[in-house]
Amino acid sequence: MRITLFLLCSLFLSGTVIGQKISIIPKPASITTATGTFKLTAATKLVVPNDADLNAARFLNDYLQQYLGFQLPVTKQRGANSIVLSTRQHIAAPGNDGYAFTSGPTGITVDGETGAGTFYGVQTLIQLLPANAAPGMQSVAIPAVRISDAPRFQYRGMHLDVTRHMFPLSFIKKYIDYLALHKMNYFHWHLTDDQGWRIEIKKYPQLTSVGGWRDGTIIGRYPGTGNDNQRYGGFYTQEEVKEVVKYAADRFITVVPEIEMPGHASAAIAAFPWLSCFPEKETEIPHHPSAASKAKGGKKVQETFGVFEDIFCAGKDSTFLFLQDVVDEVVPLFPSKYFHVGGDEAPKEHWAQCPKCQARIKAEGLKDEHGLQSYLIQRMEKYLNAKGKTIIGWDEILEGGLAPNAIVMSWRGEAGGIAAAKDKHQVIMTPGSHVYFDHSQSGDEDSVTIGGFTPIEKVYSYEPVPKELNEAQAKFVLGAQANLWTEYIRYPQKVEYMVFPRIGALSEVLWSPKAGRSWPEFEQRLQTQFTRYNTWGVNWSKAYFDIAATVQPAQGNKGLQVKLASKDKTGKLTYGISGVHFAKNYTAPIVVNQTSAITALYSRNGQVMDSVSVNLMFNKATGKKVTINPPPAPNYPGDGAFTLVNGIINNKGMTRSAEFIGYNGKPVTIVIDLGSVQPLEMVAAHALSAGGSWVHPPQEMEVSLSTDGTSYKRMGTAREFKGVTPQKGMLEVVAEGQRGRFVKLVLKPLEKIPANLPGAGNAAWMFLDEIEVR
Ligand code: TNX
Repeated sequence: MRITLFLLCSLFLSGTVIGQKISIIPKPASITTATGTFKLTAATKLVVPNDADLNAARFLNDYLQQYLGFQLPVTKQRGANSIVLSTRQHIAAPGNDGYAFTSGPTGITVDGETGAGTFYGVQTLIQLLPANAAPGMQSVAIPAVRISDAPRFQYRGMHLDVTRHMFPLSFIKKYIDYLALHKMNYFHWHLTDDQGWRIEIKKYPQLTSVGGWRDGTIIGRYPGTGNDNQRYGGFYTQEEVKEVVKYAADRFITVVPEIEMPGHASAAIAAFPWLSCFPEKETEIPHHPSAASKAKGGKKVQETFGVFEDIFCAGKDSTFLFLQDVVDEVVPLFPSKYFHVGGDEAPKEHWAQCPKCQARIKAEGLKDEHGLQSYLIQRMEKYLNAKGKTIIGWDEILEGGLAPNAIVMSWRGEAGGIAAAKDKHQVIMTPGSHVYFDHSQSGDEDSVTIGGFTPIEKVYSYEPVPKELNEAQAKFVLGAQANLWTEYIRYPQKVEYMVFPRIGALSEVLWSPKAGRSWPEFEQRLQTQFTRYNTWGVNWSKAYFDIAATVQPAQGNKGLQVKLASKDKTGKLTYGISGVHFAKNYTAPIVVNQTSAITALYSRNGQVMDSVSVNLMFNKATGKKVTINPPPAPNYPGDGAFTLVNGIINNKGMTRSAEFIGYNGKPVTIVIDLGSVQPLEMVAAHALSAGGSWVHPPQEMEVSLSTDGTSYKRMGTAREFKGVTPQKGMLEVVAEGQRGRFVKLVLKPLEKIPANLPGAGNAAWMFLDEIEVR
């Protein structure tokens, strides 16, 4: 009993103490702190004069029940010890779904400009509760503050792809709750794609009974190492869709459905081959026969990822009738004024060969196949406009002429958005560079992702209004959205891992005034947010705690020095060299002169947050002066020329973008200064090989030596790429009895990718990671 009492007391105390700290994400437009606190207990009344605010009250009560173990009685009667939720009542609240919030010893009032504003005020209140809220806390202290707040952008979105992988309805609702907790207001639901059709259409049951299922999925990252041969699929019934839409609406979130056209249509075509230009043609699994499941033949729901040529036939009227029927059933399910028609990544090869599509191009006086895509989108736009809907399309809908009223979602960078805004079209920014949450957020990601590197600070740095737009044009930017494509995201836990904590950064980009944004200050609030994630039971990414190891040449090019750092400063960094693990506290860069393994560990509150090992392989070139000409391609700069002599042999391939430099079709000349004339017998260049991504080994390496850096003597030429692993290998020149100080290498890439390989006809990429001199 005494223990219980003690526990209760300490919980109460910790609640009181932590309750003082104000840490709200997204940061409110203005906060003024006052003295004192409001004591929230189960006896506090929740005063809700208007029934319209009952949803906000319910959200608060659900939260309190789940995380504190009690609810508040709801009443219309004002009185002492109460929280008053009201829309347009007694405090002047800022416009655009803003709210005013006041807390003090006698009570709390939340006044929204709109119902949504009141709901956002409730989210703020939730973040004034102790972050480590736990059932059993009988009383929590809410600091006295005055907040006046309103969103910067009217469109604050998150997308979820349920086609590549699908998630239970319960998780879709959880995802919507996560949006609500971040004051986001649009959920873009990607419902159809090559790998599955996920929404019931009553007129066409085969869309889900056939198109909702695939016979297998590639194993690992594209192109994969084979096929798992597991039947995979499912779909949401119209009743379930309605449930989601209502659930979201109760949280002031609009669900925007996406039905992809004319590309990403394999699942629909598998159900109804006549939707294709070539119904008899078997579905191809391009370039990767080993990736196809054992079940073969006919039209298939895709089992691998990427872009596929079999798209909706724009020559047949039956295609349009089908799409209209689908629209007829989807529109009534979604009150949203927006309807997303996809429009991205539609290869035009089939249309170019299809007599019906060619006849349509002629009959309609269209310029080419891009004109035909524009025709299809415009025809569907007319149909949707007549039903009161505004279409959204990916930025490809700009090609061949933009539909008159369309909103553009700019994903291939910002160019599409800029062009559309200049053309007086509304724009939603979703550039792959900053808000693709399927990209890795750790430079040392150990799960399979699509690649890329978009750490939280990059998301935080995003500015949705491009500099290229003037004030009038900027008004066309409705906001931004993060996209979560799920090729490599199979379970809800992985969704959470990819979303958290980046959603916090995005919410602030979209909600908070631009002038008040500061990364270092956000980092402090992030710490509290991490505690909240633990309270919510979220599987959040610990990438923020990653140990960054930077390798540089040591002074005078004598060896290497290794710097270790974590962005987090609340924990402890220890390390060891070659066998002695984590014994030393890290205080200054570590200098090494020989092949070594450095292991480092970052811990916080006794919990390991990250560990890394840096394997440095020394040869005569390691840490020495090196020059390259020309510089690498801007998108694959690695760590500059030093990448080639930094002691790191990149065995992890393309996920380690700092550990290789890339050249496209052009040869490179590399010169290494060893510092003194030495006997030499071997020079090798390590390179990556990933044909699926157009990366091919160097075709030739010519090595020459010099003692003075001016006159060079040929040492030898290598043309054979010796594979070390399937993705990795080297070209090597061996010649005994040589001497030199300067080593010059000329490496030539494959100039043109041969037919039948991905990227056929284009220049190949050459990715170099290390030069070895012995
Ligand atoms: C491109 S973004 C796609 C998706 C993929 C995504 C992977 C867009 C409009 N299309 O089909 O899933 O890349 O990052």
